[in-house]
Amino acid sequence: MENNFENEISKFIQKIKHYLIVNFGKVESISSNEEFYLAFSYALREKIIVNWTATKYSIDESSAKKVYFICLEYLPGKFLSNNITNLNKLEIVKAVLNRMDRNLIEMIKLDVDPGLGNGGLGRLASCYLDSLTTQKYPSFGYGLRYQYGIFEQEIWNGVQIEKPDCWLLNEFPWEFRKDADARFVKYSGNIKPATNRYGDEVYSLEDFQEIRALPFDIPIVGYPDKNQKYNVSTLRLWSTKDSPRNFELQRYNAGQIGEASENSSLTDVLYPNDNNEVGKRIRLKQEFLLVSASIQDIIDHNIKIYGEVTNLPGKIQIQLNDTHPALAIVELIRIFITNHDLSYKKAFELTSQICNFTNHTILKESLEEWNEERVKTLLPRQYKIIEKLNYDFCSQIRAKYLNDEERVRRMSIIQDGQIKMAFLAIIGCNKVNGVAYLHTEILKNKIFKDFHEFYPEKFINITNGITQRRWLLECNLKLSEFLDNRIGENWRRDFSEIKKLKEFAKDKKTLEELRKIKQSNKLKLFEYIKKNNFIRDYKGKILSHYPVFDDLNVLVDVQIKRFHEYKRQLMNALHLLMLYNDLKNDINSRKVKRFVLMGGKAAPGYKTAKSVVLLFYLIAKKINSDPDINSKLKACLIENYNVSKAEIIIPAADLSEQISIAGYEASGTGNMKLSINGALTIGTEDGANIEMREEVTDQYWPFSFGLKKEEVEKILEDRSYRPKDIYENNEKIKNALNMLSNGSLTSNEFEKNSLNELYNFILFSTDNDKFFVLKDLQSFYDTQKKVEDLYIDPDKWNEYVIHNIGSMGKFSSDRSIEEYSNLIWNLKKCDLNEIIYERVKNDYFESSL
Ligand code: 26Q
Repeated sequence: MENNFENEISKFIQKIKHYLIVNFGKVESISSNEEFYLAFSYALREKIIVNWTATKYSIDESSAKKVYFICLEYLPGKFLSNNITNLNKLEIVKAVLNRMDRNLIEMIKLDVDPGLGNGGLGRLASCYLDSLTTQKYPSFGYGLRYQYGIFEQEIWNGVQIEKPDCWLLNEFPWEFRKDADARFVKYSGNIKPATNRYGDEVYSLEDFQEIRALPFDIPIVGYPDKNQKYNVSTLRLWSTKDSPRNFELQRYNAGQIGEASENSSLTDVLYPNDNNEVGKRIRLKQEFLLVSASIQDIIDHNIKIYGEVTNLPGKIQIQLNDTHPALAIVELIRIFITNHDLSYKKAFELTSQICNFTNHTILKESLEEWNEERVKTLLPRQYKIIEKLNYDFCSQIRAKYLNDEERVRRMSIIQDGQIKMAFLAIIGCNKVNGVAYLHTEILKNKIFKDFHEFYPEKFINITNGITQRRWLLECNLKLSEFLDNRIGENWRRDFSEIKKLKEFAKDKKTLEELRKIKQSNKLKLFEYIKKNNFIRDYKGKILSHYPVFDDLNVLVDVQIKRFHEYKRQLMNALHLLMLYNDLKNDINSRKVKRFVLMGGKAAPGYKTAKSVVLLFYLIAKKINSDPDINSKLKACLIENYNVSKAEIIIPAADLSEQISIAGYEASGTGNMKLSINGALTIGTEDGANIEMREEVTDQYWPFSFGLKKEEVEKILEDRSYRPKDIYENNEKIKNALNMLSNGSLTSNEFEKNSLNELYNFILFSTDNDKFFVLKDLQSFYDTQKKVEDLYIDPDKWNEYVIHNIGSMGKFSSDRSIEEYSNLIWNLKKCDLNEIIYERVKNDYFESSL
């Protein structure tokens, strides 16, 4: 054993030296940290490649059914740390670096955090790839390789500034450029109709634009099974950047400089809108790029294996992550009828047995629609198919509902010159799922009510989950060891095991240890904030760092998520003002020290969200600089919240703010991450909070508050809500809100106007306080007091914490993926084929040191 370990260490060291020489012409002692990081990553990468190759061959060889996950966004987080975790190589890596006089933390700092997504949806996609691979389900992810991911956020004197995210500035060691697999995607042009042998119309295209999509593959490492065997699957990201012919010189020469580079820059930027529709042409081009390149790739690969397409529903499934890639439906039909000699009817049948769609949002403004003319011009052949789909569908509705023309109008894919992507997706898919129980009910009974009535079997719920490997094992090593010592190590692969922890809920030693772990995580977070979370002036110059508590016995209260009105960061900010006022009046009115953290990005064009960022900043400034109270209360705005920061903040949190207006948050996944790391939730009855409460039971879920969805609906229906009345009759709320308008927080016109606007939104706008901030504020305030009452007693608090952690078994993405597989995809797990594995290993060892 010891020998093996030694052996592996020296091999690893050899490999690092090899890469330093071969790639950089450097010997170890004079290589820079950057060079060393790359050599180290390449050495680690070798451990992945054998299993990656063997996984691909094993799946193809066994003709196993496979799921293709198509998504415009991924937020994988750093690969270095995750690969070390999933390869179980922490000990080896530490020993190697130690001997070479390097430091793992330094290495991880140099690894980039690819921000190829906005928030929940993109992170969920990455959790699902982790679970799919770990559970050995044949799977493959498709996405776009944005040159610039989600912007980097800086806060200049309280104002969000967006900076480009240059994640590809340096060599990225986790991707493989695959020129041989490039695809060509066609846009615009003129269509020429013809008929296939079934009499269906098919179209050829002339004078089109053609763009080369070049794939970059990233290996996704699964966690090893009991025999230390693991699969590796692929995330394939398309880029238009590195294909010189995408640049149109003729246009450039004609002075059309922007147009000339439109196609080569298609994958340049991720659209930074979360839950908000924009309808931009380039976005449509991006969506189709992903769809067209991926569908060609899928079909070609499977033709190679099976030689035909009619058996595909038994061999592949495609999961469309929201409607963003919904044109896949249209493109599949088109390819079937034009290239594979199928009738339209058969093509539709196959397509609708292959594709499935997950909806992630309830907000009306997030439901994608595209202008009909825009689609017709940019994608003329696809437009024809949408027309046909719609015509056939409307006929079915007419037939079933005896010429109920109003219903036909309501359900039509094309309405008032707009193409409703969700309707297209529902019609073209086998299963449609929501992401939490309540969310799915809302889809069935409200948003897609007509469709649910027409296709009752299509709609199912699959509650979201998160991977405990990144969100516990990787980010909270101490808590992981704490778990190992009590319930063994199986929770890594089977998170339902976590329930065994509940047996320790009254064990004094356990409670004490848990408290210590939390404290040490807080210390880490505070150190991080002290060093890295800046306060900047209006020109971006760093003035200082946010202050933190010296005492670790402080309630760490966090709200980390994208800024959006429905998520109600504004309510949290108002509560903070109420706390401030309480303490100003009587410093002993609160017994608990509290550190309120808020982090998240606002969409660059979302003015109200940006004002809330400013508000929180100004409140923090006021509180932190007030010596009367700042020994009891501090606040901190976390700059540039992302996956890596989440991994530092979440393990340190005591209180998780999940306070959306009921009926608006589809699921939430931060709620789950915070909970498995031992935070208690203060939350509304919304999204997955409801199911979390059910699992934890009411007894250990004491901080539920606010109106229920039905109550919100009733008030909206009656139009009975008068925020002004609450303001007039509630002294504390009035005082807090007044601070937004009376200049007590602001020092210039811009700040005054911004806060005034928030004030007016709540009190005087036409759809006054649409997100019920004042309505739920008193209930929130009262519940926050309950939080403090419990927090005073550490053992009691930690008993609750244990029950919360121990009840989170359901919220592993392993469970979600199991349900997707059973209810939608019908996949079988595919182990590495021993013979193939040995063959690949042989080839590798022949070529390696
Ligand atoms: C659409 C059109 C054009 C440009 C952008 C978009 C767009 C992009 C991203 C629309 C929506 C999104 C993201 C939505 C999202 O993240 N939804 C969240 O999904 C999580 C995972 O299911 C849930 O937990 C959250 O509740 C939900 O808000």
